[in-house]
This record gives sequence, structure tokens and C-alpha cells, in this order.
Amino acid sequence: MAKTFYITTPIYYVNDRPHIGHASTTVWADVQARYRRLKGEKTFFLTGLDEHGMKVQQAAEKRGVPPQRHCDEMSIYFKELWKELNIACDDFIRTTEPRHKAVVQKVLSALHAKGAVYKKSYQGWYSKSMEQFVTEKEKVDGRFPAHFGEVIELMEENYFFRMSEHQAWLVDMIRQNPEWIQPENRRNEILGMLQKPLEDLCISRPANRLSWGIPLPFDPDYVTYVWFDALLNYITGAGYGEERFSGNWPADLHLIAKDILTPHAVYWPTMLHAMDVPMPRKILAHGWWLMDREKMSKSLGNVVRPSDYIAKYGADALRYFICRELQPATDTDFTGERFLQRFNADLANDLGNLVNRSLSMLQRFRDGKVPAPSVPAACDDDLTATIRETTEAFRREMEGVSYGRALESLWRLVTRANRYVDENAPWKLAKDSAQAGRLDTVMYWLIQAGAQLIRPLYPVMPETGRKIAEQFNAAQLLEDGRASETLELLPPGHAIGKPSPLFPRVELKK
Ligand code: ME8
Repeated sequence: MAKTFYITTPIYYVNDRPHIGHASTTVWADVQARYRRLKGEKTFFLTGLDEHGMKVQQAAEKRGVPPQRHCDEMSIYFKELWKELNIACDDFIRTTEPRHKAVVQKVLSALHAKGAVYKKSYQGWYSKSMEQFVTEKEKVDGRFPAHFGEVIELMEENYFFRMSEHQAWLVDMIRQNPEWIQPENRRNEILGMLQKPLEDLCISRPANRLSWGIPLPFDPDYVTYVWFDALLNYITGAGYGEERFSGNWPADLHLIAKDILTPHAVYWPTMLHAMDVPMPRKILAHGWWLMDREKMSKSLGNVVRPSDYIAKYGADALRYFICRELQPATDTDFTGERFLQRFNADLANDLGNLVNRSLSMLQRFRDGKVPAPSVPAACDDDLTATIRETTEAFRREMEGVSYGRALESLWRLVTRANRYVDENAPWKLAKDSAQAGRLDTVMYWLIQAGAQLIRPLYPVMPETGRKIAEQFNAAQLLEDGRASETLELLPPGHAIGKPSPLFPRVELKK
């Protein structure tokens, strides 16, 4: 069985409705999945929800509903948003599903039987909102920082996973695989953290304190710590214990943001190592959306709701913005102003204009049929060179999940093609019958440049990609697995469809 390209997002907590941060990682994953499918790769894209733990239990209590009902109701918000955003995931996992509970219990039993899990009593500082023990080392100026929430002193017997035994192996693995954690600044953070001794990981919570979790199979007085439960979703979704698992695993790409890098780059690989399961191939932790320089988060309440933007500007415009602006290595301020600038400049002016005026001119000057070109002039060669160079750069950046740079490359082509129109002024050529041959050549290459945008645009903006393909009457360009290494030219005589504007400009209020 051929290995699929397996891509995941974090599974989000259901303590609140999704905001633009959750939408962003999910859009990034969807873009990569669509890009791979279009290339002809078999792809498996998993997203879902993290439904256990104290945060969810408390959110349910606050609403006065049983936790399962709370999860069921919250799951609808996520599913609806993914539909609005055209997220085409292959599976949607919820950690309260029986298939996941079975995997968690199977893994716990196996690790317990091996002696990789043991019970001990522990006394220390415990952050209630982070659901974990914290250490003196984390104090700043003698106090725990505000984001730790209420910190209490706690003494408890719990089960621990012998994570420390894997430290030397982990450091070695990360050093030998420079691409394994991306971007590089995050990799260095983890290597820095691993210079200090790694402690064993507490993987249980007493059921009398936290009831909303998966019971430990070997001790029903405890439930599984939410991270130990949540991380395993990646193998549940891939079919752990089933035949299909070997076709899906290892994951090719775990997409997350930097807030949850430690669980993914430390807990997860050591868990897998203890289980004798191969490592995922790459973890990519992007930066945060900020709001006035603070992290946008549920607890701070300073969030942007994606639905507001989708309703006004469409899913594609938001997907474009998320891919164009959110950075892998740094944080980015989210502002409505910036969104509108991008919308007007990149989508309405650059892209929308190019497509619309190219097709309208072909309609007007050549009856909507692609003419046959004659000998190319220098600017025609320059345009084709730009097509080759930018589509190649686009591919390279997409493979490296550098969407901002990928789109920048593609927009170099959009800009070049718009300049080509201005340089050649087809409306002037059309007035001079001696220039008929030149007009043919110009219209031929202009249409080719527009058509070359369809495939690269589609993963980022699927509706727009489809609309442009329709207007070019070239839906075949969006077939999965079509060779994308060569320029695919629309032959002379090809009749285009009906042009219509893609992104109406939004007037900015003064
Ligand atoms: O951590 N900017 O769930 P969560 C960008 N259940 N992305 C953001 C963001 C922001 N300001 N805020 C959130 C959990 N995100 C666990 C994960 S995985 C096995 C378990 C996105 O609901 C980003 O992907 O807090 C981040 O990593 C994730 O939401 C955290 O979601």
C-alpha cells in the first residue's frame, strides 16, 4: 500500500467557540492537503477536538450541562466553521469517541506492563488552569506569572511516565534531523530546554478531582492526563491497531502553533519511542496572531471571529489573508485594516483586474478564442520566464509550508502580467490592423499567464481557483494528479467562458 501524505492539526479544546487562531492552523493544513492532492499524492488530513480535561469540565459546569452534552454542542461550532471555510478534512476525531478511548487504554496498558509507567507521590505547585504541576524555576520575581492562573500547593499520588529515560535519545534525534522541528528558532528553543534534565511526566489525575477523562485501565481511581490522551489522537485517527495504520503512519506533518510545542516535540516523541512506534516526520509550529501585541486567546477574550469576515468578504479572502500574513517564525498583529488592504490591493486590484481584463479583452478583440502566437518579442520571453520562475518558487515554498513566501512569488507573476498588459496596450494594437499579428501574440501569452495561476491558487482559494478555471473554460487544469512540472498551455482556438469580476473592491471609510 502506498504511503499517504498524513497531515494533522491540533485537536482544539471545546471550552469555547473557535476563533481565528484555530481557523488559521486548520486552513494551513487544508491548503497543504489540497496542494498534495492536486499533485496526485494520496493524502490523509485529520483534525478534531480535545474533549477531556479540567478546562472542558469547568466550561460544562459553568453552562450547567453534562460534559458530554457540552462537547456535542460545541463540536457543532467547529464543524460549521470548517464547512464555511471549505475545510476538506478526511477525518474529524473527537477524543470522547469509543475508538479513541480504546487506543488510549491499549497504549496505557502496554506501557504499564512494560514498566514504563509507575506510581509515586508528589508534592508541588499546581496551576489549576494549566492543569499541571509547575516548578519554582518558573517563578518571575518570586511569583508565578499571570498566565499560570491560580497556583496551589498540592500533594498527590499519581502515575508517571518514565520520560526522562528518553532524553539522550531525543536530543540526538533532534540534532540528527534538523528539519524535524520547524522553524529553526523553535527547534533551538527545544534543544535549549533539553539542556536541563527532563523529568518524568505525570500522566494521571485522581478521578475524585477530575472526573472528565479516560480511566486508567489498571487503576480506575485515576483518569488519564489530558495531554497524554490528546496526543494519541494522531495515531487513533491513522488507524492504530488496524491494517490501514501502516499506510498512514508516520505522520508527515504535525501543524501546531508555538504554544503547544513542548508537548509535541518532547512528550509525543518520547511516548512514541516508548511504544516502539516510528516518529512523525515533521512538526511545524507557527507564530501567534496577536491583538494589540497581546496573544489572541479565549481566556483574554480578545478574539476575532472568522465568521464575521467570511460573511462579508468570503472564505477565500480570509484563507488568503491567513496564508499571506500569519508567519511561521514570528507573531503577527491581526488588524481589520490590514485585511482590507490585502483584499483591495492583492485580490481586487492585482488578481481580480488581471483575470477580468485579460478575459474581457480576449472576448472583445478575438471573439473569446485564444489566437495563435507568432515570433515572441523580448517582453513575451520575459513573461514566460517569469511564469516558469515564479511557479517553480511557489512549489518550493509550498513544500516547505512557507505560504507567505509562496504567495509572494505568485504575485510576482500577477504583477508582471499586469505590467505586460500596460507595456503592450492591447487596446491600442486593436486599433491598428497592421498590428493584428502582434495582438495575437500578446493575447496568447496574456491568457497563458492567467491560466498558469489557476493550479497554484486553488489550494489557498479553492472557490476562486474554480471560478477562474470556469472563466477560462479550463476545469481540466484542476484535475488531481495532473503533471504540474510543465507549462500547460491553452491551445490556439480554445474558447474561454464568460468573464465576471472576482473580488469587488471595498471602499474604505475615511
Ligand atoms: O492546545 N494564533 O487546544 P487549543 C495562532 N487541545 N494560532 C492559535 C492562536 C493564536 N493566537 N490561538 C490558538 C490545545 N491557536 C490542545 C491541543 S493537540 C494534541 C491538543 C491555534 O484549543 C494553534 O493551532 O488551546 C494552537 O496551537 C491551538 O489553536 C491551540 O488550541
